[in-house]
Amino acid sequence: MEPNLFFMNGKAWPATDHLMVNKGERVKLRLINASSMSIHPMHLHGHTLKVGAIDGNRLPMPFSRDTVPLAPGERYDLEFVAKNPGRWSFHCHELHHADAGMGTLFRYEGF
Ligand SMILES: [Cu+2]
Repeated sequence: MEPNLFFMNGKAWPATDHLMVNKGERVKLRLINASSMSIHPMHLHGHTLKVGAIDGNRLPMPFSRDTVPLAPGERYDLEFVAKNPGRWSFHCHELHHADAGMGTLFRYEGF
């Protein structure tokens, strides 16, 4: 049995797929770290993530990050504006997690 399972939109890798976005779209993400031990520094290329809530609590002053350090039990509500057409990697910066499937591509239509 695999000790690590990574789900995106209810599917575990390798059944996960790219996430399609359209230019100008506001993309919202909810990340949940259900593990008991691992921190997952989630990183998106080509865009900046805005952190709007942590653990279900809206932040009075949302802040921006390229990488969000998701600790065990934490939940982050993030968003970004799709304004950089292309194919952009979204992955855990613990690269052995990314190699095990903890990542995907945000893909604009036509790329
Ligand atoms: Cu990770």
